Amino acid sequence: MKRIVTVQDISCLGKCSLTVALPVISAMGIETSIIPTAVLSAHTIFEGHTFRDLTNDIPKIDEHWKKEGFTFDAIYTGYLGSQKQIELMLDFFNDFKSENNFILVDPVMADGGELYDNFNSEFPSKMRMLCEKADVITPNLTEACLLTESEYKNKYDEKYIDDIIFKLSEIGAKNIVLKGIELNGRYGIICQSEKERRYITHEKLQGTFYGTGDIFASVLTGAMTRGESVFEAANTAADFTLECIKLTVKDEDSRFYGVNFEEALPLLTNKYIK
Ligand code: PXL
Repeated sequence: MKRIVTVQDISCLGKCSLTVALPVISAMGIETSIIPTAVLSAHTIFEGHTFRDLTNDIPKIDEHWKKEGFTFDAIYTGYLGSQKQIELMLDFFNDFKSENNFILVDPVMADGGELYDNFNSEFPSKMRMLCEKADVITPNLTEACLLTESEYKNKYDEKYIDDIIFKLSEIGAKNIVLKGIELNGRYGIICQSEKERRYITHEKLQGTFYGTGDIFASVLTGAMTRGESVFEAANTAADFTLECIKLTVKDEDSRFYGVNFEEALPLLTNKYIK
């Protein structure tokens, strides 16, 4: 069985980061190891949430795993709690990246033109250093602008997006998956490999759906670990995320802070577990 390690926080309640990555990747028939970066009582959209930083545990976990000789088919980082954790991830990549695996960095730090609470203005340049080492990066437009020091715009044209993708490619990651892009009346994901660019479009659904970036990155990592190309995997991830949103919109009792991904998990098990 393939094994992924994912590094992100535990929001004890909130349907984001590890509470979605674990079930989603497991549902794809892939073992999921974790390094929790912090424990929060709830997602940061809840005022008064607690935040227990687990930075000091990370090098110890790294050392122990090195001694044991554990290996991973993919290394996937999400919400990191501090700049120090980014430095520790650079060490972790040195210790666990091999010819036989890939690194996916989801540069979780911002949305809607704004950095999330808990991050200062130096965080994006540090995150850029992590993206340099990645095989795949999955920024939304706000994160892409912060990584490339571009102006964030709500309304834009193809030239604006071309420039941002060019600047992202200069960072060094081989594959860029830019999420939430609206161009010429279409909506979707721009996926750029070393050789090719594709615009994977889908219907636009109104509203804010927290945690969907984490679901998307988890499925993308799982599908690539299962041998899909970045384009196939981005399609799989987009279809799954869209289904989660549709199920949430249909449910009168849905939670405002997360989507009904649980009800969509059979799509993954049926596809990947024989
Ligand atoms: O979904 C990204 C995410 C993950 N973890 C925490 C967050 C967020 C987004 O705000 O606050 C703690």
